[in-house]
Amino acid sequence: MDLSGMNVAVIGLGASGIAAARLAVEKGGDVYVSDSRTDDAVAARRTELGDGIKVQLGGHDIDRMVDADLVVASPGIPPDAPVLRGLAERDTRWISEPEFACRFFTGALIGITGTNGKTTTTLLVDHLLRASGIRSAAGGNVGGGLAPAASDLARLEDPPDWIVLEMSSFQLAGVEMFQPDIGVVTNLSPDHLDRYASVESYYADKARLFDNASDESLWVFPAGDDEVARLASDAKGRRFTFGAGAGSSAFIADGELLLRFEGELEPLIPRSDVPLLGAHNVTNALTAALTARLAGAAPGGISAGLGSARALPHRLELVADHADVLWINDSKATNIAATSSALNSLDRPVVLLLGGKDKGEEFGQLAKVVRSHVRVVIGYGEAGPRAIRELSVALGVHVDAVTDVVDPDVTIPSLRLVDGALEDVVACALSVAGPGHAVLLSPACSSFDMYESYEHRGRHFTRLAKAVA
Ligand code: UMA
Repeated sequence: MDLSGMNVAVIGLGASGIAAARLAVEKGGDVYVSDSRTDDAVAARRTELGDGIKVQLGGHDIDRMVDADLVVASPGIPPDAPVLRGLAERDTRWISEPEFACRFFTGALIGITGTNGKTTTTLLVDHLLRASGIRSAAGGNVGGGLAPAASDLARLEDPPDWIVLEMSSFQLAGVEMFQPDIGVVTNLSPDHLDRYASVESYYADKARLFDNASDESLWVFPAGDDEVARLASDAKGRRFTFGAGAGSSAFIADGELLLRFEGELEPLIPRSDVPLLGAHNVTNALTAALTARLAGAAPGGISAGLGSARALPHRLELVADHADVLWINDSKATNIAATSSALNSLDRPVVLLLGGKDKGEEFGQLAKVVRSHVRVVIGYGEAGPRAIRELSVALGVHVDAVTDVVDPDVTIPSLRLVDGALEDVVACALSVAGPGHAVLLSPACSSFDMYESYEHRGRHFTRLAKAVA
């Protein structure tokens, strides 16, 4: 696709905006990028883009966008932001950055969405394909410096045979032609309720994965998950499932990961040899193995790749081990379901650090897993007071003073609220954690009340935990 003679407007100058602008200019487009901010970070990005691209900081020129041939919006801009409302009022369509990028992809495409496990699965599929000798590249929503934006993948000099793309609901909201050869839904649970008016509207954006389904499409879903089946509805294509369930194509039997492919059983590796912490990561491994197999990887390569997989930063990452207390950074857990699965996958009593930007989820939902896995919950940040109040009601326990000593004989979880910085939260954790405990930062909230990103929060926690150790 050639953009010569076309005006392309890009909204937002973050990772997506920079990548889309570079791709558009490389393809011959006349590019205008705008960002509502004017701070040093965004000014530095303008310098990074260099000459040849018109950049406006501190606002958006809607007239200019209305006149453009193509408008590409960054995913973090909510549909009710004045700029997108302004475009809608003037009947001007916009597309998301990966939608723009995929128009330039030459290889086959794997699109991975879901609420949790997307990044681990995306990077693992790429790793398994490479381990099988297949030329592949991963990116998309991934972020955190772990992989490039979709538009950067479209600019690779030596295009890979497969592109493995993590797609958030925000990115799926702006697709038109996006058509993965293999589409994966890892799981579904409520999230981003600070942006969506209802869970249904969040799921509706996820369902855009199926917009261009064809008879050739291959779909990978969790076995027995009615919500995911409903999401796919009657989308064309063949369905394959992972996890326990009749007819599943990737599952565990007798402690071993197995594929059932074209009627044959294919043993992969023992579950104990998958070097990733937590049961949910074993599920991610099954998902990735099945996806890679559908993309043509051989069982030998998949097994080797599973054996050499490594934990990703901020995802159940062990960052310090001192006086028989494990300090675990799970800052990427930005919703209740992710925190739940982190707790379920640990086999020692937990001191849980919970809080951050309030995204509107109901913290009482954590009561059951807190009762079975947690010794002390320490609430902090904007959502801390609500989290502790709702858990207190759901568990029927009082909130203890921060200075109370945890009675080792009492088995009901103790609840604390820290009104302060992460330093104070870690100090409180240190005072209550005993030998055999794990201190787990798995906040069930985004980080934006105190940090720029979950990575920023995770790095701060890691520094503090290492200092303690
Ligand atoms: N902006 C405007 N006008 C507005 C609102 C915002 O100009 O009205 C500007 C902001 O000032 C900022 C820019 O838009 O400079 C930010 O855009 P963005 O929030 O879309 O962030 P990017 O840096 O482009 O990063 C995005 C994804 N971020 C979000 O969806 C919030 C990154 O996912 C992704 O890695 C990157 O594109 C490349 O694809 C991160 C994420 O947190 C990891 N994703 C969410 C999640 O996984 O839960 C969805």
